[in-house]
Amino acid sequence: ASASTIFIAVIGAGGVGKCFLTQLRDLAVRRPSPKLSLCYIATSRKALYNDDYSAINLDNAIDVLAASSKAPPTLTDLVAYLSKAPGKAIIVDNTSSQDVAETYPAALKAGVSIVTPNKKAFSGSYQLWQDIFQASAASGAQVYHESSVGAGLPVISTLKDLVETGDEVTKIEGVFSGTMSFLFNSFAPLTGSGGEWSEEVKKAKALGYTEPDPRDDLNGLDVARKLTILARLAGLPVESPTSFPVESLIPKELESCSSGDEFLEKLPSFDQQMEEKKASAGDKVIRFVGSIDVGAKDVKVGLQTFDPSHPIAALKGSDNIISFYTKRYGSNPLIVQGAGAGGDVTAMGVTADLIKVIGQL
Ligand code: NHO
Repeated sequence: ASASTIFIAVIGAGGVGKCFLTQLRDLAVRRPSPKLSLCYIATSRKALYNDDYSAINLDNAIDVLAASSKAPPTLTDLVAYLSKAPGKAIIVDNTSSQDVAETYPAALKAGVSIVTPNKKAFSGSYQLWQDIFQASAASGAQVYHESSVGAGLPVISTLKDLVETGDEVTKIEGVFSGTMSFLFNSFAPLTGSGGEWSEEVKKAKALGYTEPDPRDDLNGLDVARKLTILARLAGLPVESPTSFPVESLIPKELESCSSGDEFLEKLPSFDQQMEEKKASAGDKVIRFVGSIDVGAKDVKVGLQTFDPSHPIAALKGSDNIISFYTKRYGSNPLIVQGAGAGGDVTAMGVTADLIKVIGQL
């Protein structure tokens, strides 16, 4: 390995991780220099890496990982391993793990950059947020997390550009969940009667839109995490995703289910409750939205009714729509819209971040 090799460690090889690996393989072919070398890949149970940092073949990494008998090292050992690599190293965290997220400050301090769609680090305690960005500023290691909001859509980069160029963001609002968008677009469509709620939830999971446990989408926490991230970038020191009002769509009786599977099994008996909510909207449609009023320091997440002519009512598939109201843009907001969930579009944001980091190393 030479100094022009960049060492990439991928943690997590699920829906997003697998799509990312395909994109990385193609990127490595398109951009031969600097050489992108996969030196580590792991799931929660298995790991694949070579003590001499020699490259793992990107063509069959998933199969070789599945056949590996090595358990993952501790995260402290992983950071130590990467900090001694014979070139710059980048962790790509494709898990939803809190433990991995809490390792970012140590990794950044050790000069290892981070690229991730994992929301946990940026929407956890405000202290962790500060530790991450202070560690990055001190060492020069980079941290990018575009896909933590709106999958590959340019939401975080747009907000950063607005703020860094001196615009004043007054309000951010929209549909921030691919799962919720898909659910309401198919359960309460503008025309026709729509499918059964529990059936649509199962479809959203099968399509790879939901979080690993779909209850994290239905309880509003996934949207609350995204709003926490955006509010912080807009300058509000929001303490946590539970420090503002969030409406949950989990029936009270199912809050104690021990697993996501048990929850999905019992959900059909509550379809009637959702039918009633749908009917109560009358000529309007219900949609699950979030908003940040920067001046009033007001963040909220929940159901609202919209006129059929409103752009939020007319979304399709798993699309997100995010409107930025700013001083420069006046009363016509800057709007970002498009697919907000799914493996390929989420991995695209991760790969684009990786390219940005490589450009700065
Ligand atoms: P999976 O398929 O469950 O894969 C997780 C992988 O991580 C598994 O291989 C598991 O073994 C590994 N893992 C877990 N803990 C580990 C540990 N401690 N050490 C090593 N490996 C570990 O999850 P996904 O779907 O691939 O998601 C991966 C990450 O991407 C999560 O943080 C998720 O929040 C994030 N993400 C996913 C999506 C998406 O569409 N699937 C989106 C954004 C971010 O924009 C999307 C979105 O917001 C989806 C949201 N549900 C919505 O809007 O509806």
